[in-house]
Amino acid sequence: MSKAGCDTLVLALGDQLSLTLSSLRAANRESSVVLIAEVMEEAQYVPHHARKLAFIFSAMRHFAAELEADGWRVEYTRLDDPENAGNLRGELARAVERHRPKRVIVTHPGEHRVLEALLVAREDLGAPLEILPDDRFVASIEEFAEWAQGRKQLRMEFFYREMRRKTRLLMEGDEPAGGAWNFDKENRKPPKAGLRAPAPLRVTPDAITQEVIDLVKRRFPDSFGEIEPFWFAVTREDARRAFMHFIEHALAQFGDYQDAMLDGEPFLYHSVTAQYLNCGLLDPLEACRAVEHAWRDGRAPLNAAEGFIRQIIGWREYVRGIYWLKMPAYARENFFDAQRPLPAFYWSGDTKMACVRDAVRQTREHAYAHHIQRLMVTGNFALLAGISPHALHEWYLSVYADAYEWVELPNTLGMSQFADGGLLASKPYAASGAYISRMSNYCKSCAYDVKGRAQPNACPFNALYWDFLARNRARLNNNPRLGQVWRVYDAFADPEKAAIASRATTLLADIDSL
Ligand code: FAD
Ligand code: DLZ
Ligand code: SF4
Repeated sequence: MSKAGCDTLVLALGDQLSLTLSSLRAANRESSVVLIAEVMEEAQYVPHHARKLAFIFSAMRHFAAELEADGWRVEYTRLDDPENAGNLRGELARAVERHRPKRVIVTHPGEHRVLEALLVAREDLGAPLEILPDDRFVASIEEFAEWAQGRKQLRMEFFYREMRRKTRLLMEGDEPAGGAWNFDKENRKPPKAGLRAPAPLRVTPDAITQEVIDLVKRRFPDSFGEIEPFWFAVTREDARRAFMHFIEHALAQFGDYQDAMLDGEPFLYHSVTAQYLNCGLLDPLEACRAVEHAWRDGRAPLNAAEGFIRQIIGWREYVRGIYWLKMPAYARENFFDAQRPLPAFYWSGDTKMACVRDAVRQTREHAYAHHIQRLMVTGNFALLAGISPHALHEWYLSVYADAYEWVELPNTLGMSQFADGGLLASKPYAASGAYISRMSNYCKSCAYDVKGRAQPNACPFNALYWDFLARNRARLNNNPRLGQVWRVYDAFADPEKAAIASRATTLLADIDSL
């Protein structure tokens, strides 16, 4: 092979940092070049959190070094390289020009936007471009589509059981371990007073990460969020250590307190692992097998192990299936026709609502909030207030270190905002302050009164909850899971209903001051 020429050019994207990637398996080390490119277009298509940028760039740089140590020839474009074309198409074209490969291969990208860009690039690339399946998932895109075909409802629970059978995770012969597929009923404990969770493993930044932190500070000075102290793992080895730390210190309580929220405890017993899984530093099945092992060894109860494994081979696989089944139209769904702009406090955290303030502040600090904070605090508020699901989608995609559209969009549009009209969730995840009060300690230190409904300092979630239901009654009237809710609302006296509507109007008229 000449210095410049190569047989195969492999493009590895920023969330394809896996040694077992299908594109790498299809190439051979001796005659291939692996292209990895930091590009402005990917860094700016939404206003990413500074920590997310640093995490991805540092993990990409470490992956390039890992590949080289493994015998691959890697060409790495840095963001600051003067020749950098600024987008993936341009970088691919430059590399084809340099190496004149016989073929270019890439593993199927995670985002529809990137797939479209590659398909456009393919037309005049000067070498055939093959897109190989991303087999880091349990179910292929085609397998999910087959499962979905002809079903009236695409319920995660039934898909999850198929995945249990396929992976043999937590199975005793043909039966689920413990005699049930799902132990979710045991996983809704409110936080106990004085609950203090173990912190996730923190990794000290090395020279590569420090250089990237400086780069992000210099090139993205106005980006959202705090970049330091930076503590995410950026190598496979450290991501595995972080995950084993979770198994050792937090898994046993993961199930019990999965839905709990505590002021000043951003992580509780969660694994803080999605950012590693989603960029390829951790293998989802390996993680699930380690969790199953911990249960079989008696280090974690079944409700914790099953709860964790369901999130990965259930929810994670299922939302990816929905994404590829329904895109690109899915991104435009807006069942409630919600149009209100996102309030400024989603970025600043400057609000008197203690629950929203804590969720946004820790998001700024760590590029992390756990599932119930995303779903029942920031997501729930946006749903009740009629925030545009598209504005909200852009926010979630920007601010979390684990956010890529294939996983974020169905969670935001489908699960949290019911914008798909109930494809993903059987009823809207709408709740009043009573839910937040039950599952957290936020209300104790809040300026608002969680027990009030319509008086001036009543919790905004309360009036907005009933007003959301009343406003959308025609759209939701036939939902079989809302019968009890309508009965409660209909039993309110007319003056009470009018007071709720008036309070909701006042709140929404000056939403930025809440
Ligand atoms: P844990 O609670 O420890 O759960 C373990 C793992 O299960 C996670 O790491 C994740 O890989 C998987 N998982 C759990 N719930 C889900 C779910 N609903 N969908 C897919 N995977 C799941 N997850 C992302 O990975 N990226 C996103 O951009 C994202 N956006 C979200 C937006 C909204 C509005 C909501 C409601 C949820 C979103 N989620 C997203 C799902 C979930 O909130 C995160 O996966 C989780 O909070 C990550 O923290 P963790 O690693 O500590 O998860
Ligand atoms: C999210 C991201 C960022 C910030 N930067 C890059 C980059 O510079 N180069 C790259 O190849 N990928 C990056 N990514 C990930 C992509 O934007 C995209 O989300 C995934 O590749 C999914 O298709
Ligand atoms: Fe949130 Fe309402 Fe509780 Fe305040 S009172 S923390 S706004 S739920």
